[in-house]
Amino acid sequence: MANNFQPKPEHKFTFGLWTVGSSGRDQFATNDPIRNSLSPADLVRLLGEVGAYGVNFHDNDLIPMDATPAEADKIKKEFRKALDETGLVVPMATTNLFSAAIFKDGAFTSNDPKVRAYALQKAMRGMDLGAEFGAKIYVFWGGREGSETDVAKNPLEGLKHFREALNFLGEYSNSQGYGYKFALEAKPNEPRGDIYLPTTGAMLGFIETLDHPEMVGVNPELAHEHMAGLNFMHAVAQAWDAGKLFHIDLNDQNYARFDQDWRFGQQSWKQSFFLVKFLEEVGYNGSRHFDAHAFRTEDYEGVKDFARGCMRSYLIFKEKARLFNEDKEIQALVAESKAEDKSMDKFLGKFSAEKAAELKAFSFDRNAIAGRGLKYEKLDQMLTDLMLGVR
Ligand code: GCO
Ligand code: MN
Ligand code: MN
Repeated sequence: MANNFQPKPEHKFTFGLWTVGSSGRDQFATNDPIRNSLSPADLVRLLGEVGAYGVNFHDNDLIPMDATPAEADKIKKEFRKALDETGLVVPMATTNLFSAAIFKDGAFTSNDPKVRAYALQKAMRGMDLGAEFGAKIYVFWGGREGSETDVAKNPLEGLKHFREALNFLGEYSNSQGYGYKFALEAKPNEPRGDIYLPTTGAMLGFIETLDHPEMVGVNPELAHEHMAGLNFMHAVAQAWDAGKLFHIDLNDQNYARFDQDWRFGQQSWKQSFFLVKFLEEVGYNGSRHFDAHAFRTEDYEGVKDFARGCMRSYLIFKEKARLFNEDKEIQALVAESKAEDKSMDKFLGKFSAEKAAELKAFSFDRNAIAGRGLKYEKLDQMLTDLMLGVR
């Protein structure tokens, strides 16, 4: 059984350098790291060992902010060597527009034009770096794009500036022939009190106001929608429906807590099951990117357990989804709940004046319709039995 859950390249499992590379530092810790940092090349080797398909990075995960050109070249060479050795690819890259002090009040949405221009410069350089390693998706997560108070920042200005920046960078990507697709990642808060465009749904609305909406989609993250108390799979479904699911950040997170970034499948089994079922059924073929961290209790062996666990849980949910779909008793109840008998076909679907007139005149037995039990209790318990291995 265990062998069925081995990751393979076709599963497209990817991790960020910053995920397996996390030192376990948090804001309550002293400066001693729990785990000593590994070089980007060694992190690639670690990911190769656990069976990942790809690795993604922020500009500064690979090249420290103040590296000299010679240092940068050396790191890039070693990183490339590790990619060649392991066969890992780099599907996505992004810019760190949140760690440096200059971004304390935002990057693209800062009130200060010098900060906005610096952010553009940093993003262009990050795009150059990503393209050098073959990235085709460029993620924008605006961790500092927001406020703690609205005394001096205006969200309308913020949106205008964010739009200008994305339009500028879209033209830049095209002028360089990079062919990037942009993926916008929403988060409700943390590190800002409130981050602009806090949900995937908000991002989807905003994208339509850009100069080239066709090159821009979303990168929804499970933890971020759970922090906002939302149903992640529903957000992903809306993105898919809009043709905008360009990337996805998988992890785990309790509702209404601080950002936890747990191993995928650690906590929210049912939500994760429905998510994987959805992704597999619609045929999403982008990266399954794990944006999560190992517990602070772990050494690098534990980091490998963490990374393996993310992929294994995904594959277990995928297998459970297959079993759910093949289970005759379950499927009979699903079909029954839909009450498909074609009797309403004449009223539903596209509008016509005749249809509308006939429907207005029709008499429904409202109480009989409402009185039908849908058997969701039974079905849901069958799912629990299936997930817990007793079905
Ligand atoms: C977070 C975010 C980040 C982004 C990353 C890629 O909560 O910190 O999820 O991890 O995904 O910066 O843009
Ligand atoms: Mn996150
Ligand atoms: Mn993320």
